[in-house]
Amino acid sequence: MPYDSTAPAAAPPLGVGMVGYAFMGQAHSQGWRTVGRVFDLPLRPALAAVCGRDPAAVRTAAERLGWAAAETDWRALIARPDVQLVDICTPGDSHAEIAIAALAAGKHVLCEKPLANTVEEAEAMAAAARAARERGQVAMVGFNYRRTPALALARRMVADGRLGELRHVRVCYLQDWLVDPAFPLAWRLRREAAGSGALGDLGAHAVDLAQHLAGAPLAGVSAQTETFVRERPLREGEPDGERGPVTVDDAAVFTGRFGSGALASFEVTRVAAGRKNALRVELNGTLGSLAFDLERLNELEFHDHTQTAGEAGFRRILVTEHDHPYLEAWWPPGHGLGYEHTFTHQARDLVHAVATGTAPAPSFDDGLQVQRVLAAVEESAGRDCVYTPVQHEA
Ligand code: SOE
Repeated sequence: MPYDSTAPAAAPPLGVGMVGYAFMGQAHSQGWRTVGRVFDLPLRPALAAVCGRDPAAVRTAAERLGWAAAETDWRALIARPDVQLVDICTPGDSHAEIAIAALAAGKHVLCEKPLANTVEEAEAMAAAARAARERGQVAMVGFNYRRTPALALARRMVADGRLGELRHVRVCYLQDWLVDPAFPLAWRLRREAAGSGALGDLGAHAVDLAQHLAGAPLAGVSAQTETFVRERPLREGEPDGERGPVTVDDAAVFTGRFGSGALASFEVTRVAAGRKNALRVELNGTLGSLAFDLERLNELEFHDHTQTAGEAGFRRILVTEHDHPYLEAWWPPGHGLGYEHTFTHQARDLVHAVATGTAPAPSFDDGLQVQRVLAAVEESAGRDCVYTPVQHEA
């Protein structure tokens, strides 16, 4: 159970330096603060320094989030001798530069998803990570939802053959924070900063999860994307002020095919009114099905098709037992976890990878592969030939 352990203080420290302290930086901080207090680890993460451009704001963030020092230049953060691991929580346009520099400086790296804004950047990052592996460094991408206990259990059940041969993988990731046309032109809506819109932001998670759960890469995709609100106010709080173009998608729908022949379908959007963070996954196989919804993240639905029709049917597994993935160190059964715990679990797995020198999953190569799928989605969406119009009578 948490906070009863006396072990962590004995472990040698692993100095962490984090770049960026907005939403994702806050979530990662929570993970780093908590992980050594809950899990017995071979190394004890020490929150050495956080980095941001605004000196006053980064100092405030350091205090609030529990970082010992504040830096205003990421190069200085990387150079610190008390930083052995660099955690990148900045917008995608700076991932490649920071990650490659940190790896060259001999540091381990955790990089938020999507790995990069382009396939070319992701290729350079993956190459740098492969070279660094030879020197014993590790580099991991922050696909945190893999560490939701219910989804980790789903992965285990698929790998154990409980679903038989997979036929369908269905992933929807629905949010609604862009429904309001007065929402300003934030960095997530600009291609040069974010790479893409809902596709990179939510689709990256969806693709990673689909492939992780299926245990195989997608072989091809066919896609449609749309930007419903094409201009937005440049500044927050000035809905009638100057406007600028939205250069990324609001939503993407696409289908995919695995090498096994299994079919996948994806829907990712930031304009699904009423859906806040609805990441829904359903898998259908020859022996059964699994269903998950992040808004009810302590539950996994399982239909065992080997049972008689009279007894089969979806049943709810309450994923809070100590022998469920990641839950050995948490609360007694029935006392569920939340969104933030996925970052604690991510930190746990990364610390073990660093300590044992094993390749972490998802690696930068995994991040690159997801990037290639996202690029294929954009390519397909931009090509009319994959879209076959239906003829309607006049
Ligand atoms: C914003 O849409 C966002 O914060 C994503 O960037 C995260 O990856 C996702 O976990 C929650 O939503």
